[in-house]
Amino acid sequence: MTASRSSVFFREGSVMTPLVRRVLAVSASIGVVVAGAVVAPTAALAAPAPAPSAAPFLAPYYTELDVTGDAQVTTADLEALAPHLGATSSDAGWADAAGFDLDDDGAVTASDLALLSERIIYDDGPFQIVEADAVAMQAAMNAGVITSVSLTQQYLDRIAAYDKVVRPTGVRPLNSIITTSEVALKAAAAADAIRAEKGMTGMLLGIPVALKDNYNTVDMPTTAGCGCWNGNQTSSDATMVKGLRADGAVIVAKASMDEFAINLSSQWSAFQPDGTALTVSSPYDTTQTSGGSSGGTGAAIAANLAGIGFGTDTGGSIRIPSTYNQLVGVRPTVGLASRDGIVPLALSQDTGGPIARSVQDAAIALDAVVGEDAGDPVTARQAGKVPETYTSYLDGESLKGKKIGYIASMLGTNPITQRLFAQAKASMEARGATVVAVTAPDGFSAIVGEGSGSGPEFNHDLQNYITAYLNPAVSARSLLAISQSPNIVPGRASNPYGQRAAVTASTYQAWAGPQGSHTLQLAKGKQIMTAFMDDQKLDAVVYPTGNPYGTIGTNMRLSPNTGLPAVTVPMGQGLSTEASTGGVNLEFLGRDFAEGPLLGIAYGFEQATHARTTPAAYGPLG
Ligand SMILES: [Ca+2]
Ligand SMILES: [Ca+2]
Repeated sequence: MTASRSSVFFREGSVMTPLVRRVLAVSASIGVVVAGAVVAPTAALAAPAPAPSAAPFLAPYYTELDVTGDAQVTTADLEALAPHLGATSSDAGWADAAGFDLDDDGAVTASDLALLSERIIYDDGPFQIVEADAVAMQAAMNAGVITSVSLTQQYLDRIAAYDKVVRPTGVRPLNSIITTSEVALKAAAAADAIRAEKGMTGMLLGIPVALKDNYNTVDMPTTAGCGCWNGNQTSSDATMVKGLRADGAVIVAKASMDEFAINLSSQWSAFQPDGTALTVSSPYDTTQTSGGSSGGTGAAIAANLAGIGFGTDTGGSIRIPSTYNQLVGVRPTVGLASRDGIVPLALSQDTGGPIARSVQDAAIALDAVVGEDAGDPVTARQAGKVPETYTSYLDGESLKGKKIGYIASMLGTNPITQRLFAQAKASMEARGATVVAVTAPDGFSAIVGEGSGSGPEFNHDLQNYITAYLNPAVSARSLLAISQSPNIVPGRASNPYGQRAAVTASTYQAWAGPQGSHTLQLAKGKQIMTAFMDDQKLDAVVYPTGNPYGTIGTNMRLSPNTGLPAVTVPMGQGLSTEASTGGVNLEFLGRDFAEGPLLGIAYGFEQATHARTTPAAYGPLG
């Protein structure tokens, strides 16, 4: 039966290459079982189809041959097909069997069974947690090699062994985690029970996730990195967190962050002695910070302390830790994922999004958190613009025929970055893309010249969060009170906190009100960049996210100052003969709500380059 396996159906560049090695064994083992059922006179008819799951996963490849209607291929589909083996189109009862003739050759044979079996996400090979992606975790859990409980325990063990410890080649601890969950193992057990009863109901079922500590969680405090908010146990989850839990994710930890998401250094004071702070380190070089403000998420995911992470980005805070830590980061369109229940910095530009070790993981994670939410009215913009699943865009050949533009001034002058960009350009061209230098549109300098809302908006937006969510027992209930607290990162009392606490309501309105200068400039920025991509027939604009352990000019402002989505992907590292061995990411900017096509292009680039490396000091536990 293996001889007839589906060279026709197997898609070039499929998302599943790690599992292909197990397909033969799966086909063979299940085929034997089913063959036994065929000769039994009492072979059961197909069970009634369960209701389709809300979000098909890894569509279309792993869903299109489903015959039981649950949007996944499992052994139940093989059992449904089995009674029809041997049926041909000349049989009287062919109408009942025709749906199982998957290769459309007029007969239900072992070839059809093989086609089905290779769409089962199943891998009973050895499981290695370091660099494991969500699909590998699902496959190992489906096969019974691991459980969500054992997986979650492994991440908790890694956090305990690595996070607050200086590694032999290191200088500082990572300091990437503020709180680990005391109920994660219970949530994992619940996910295991769901799998036992219903199968893999979604790609996040049982996957351990780390959240930046500005996402409200009912089972851990939300400090925003500040000791002044140690007592902020909220009574509800952020909307995005509800989405993650609904899809079966296990929230394993709250990641550290730059206090109140202000800076890139990721310094934080939560649960530290008065007047002291910790700094997050990059697992690749612990003399460096991991970037910010979502630096804890970046360090934790890079060091494999959790499966997938989430950060927030106002002016670079997802993308900068991603480039510092060789990770994929998604800054979604403002309006794709609700910010309700996330400690704000500037709602004109705040976004929450995934930070992951692969584009596929990022797409899977994004699926769980999108949606309209009355708690964040800007999400009404997304109506009709969100695909059923972002995984359907993950095509290894996605770069073919694409036109990608870059603006020369955004490349900067760092020789490492320039070398890596030239390599990235060649890689994209080798995959069939046209990569062209384009002249920046009129108005571009005003777009990237517009400042961040974090100054004029923070006081206003934070106060609304405090009113809605801050635990009543917390005494620092205004930015002014925060500035006067002894439990903050040293040196921040008067600037930025005191200064920003002095921003008045009228200043806020003149900036971020309906006719405010910032509101109008952001709308203009979106209009200009969209018309520019249309005129130049560009599928995306690319630029380096930064230099090794640094940023480039105003590159980080293009996405927040237009509201347009950006996906950042590793493109390489400096060599030992160069000035730094740090990583540098390539960032793809696309149209409003074009996360799908953008993730597709990013996936094609990732598959062409595979530039991410594993931090050597954080390997498997001994
Ligand atoms: Ca099925
Ligand atoms: Ca057939």
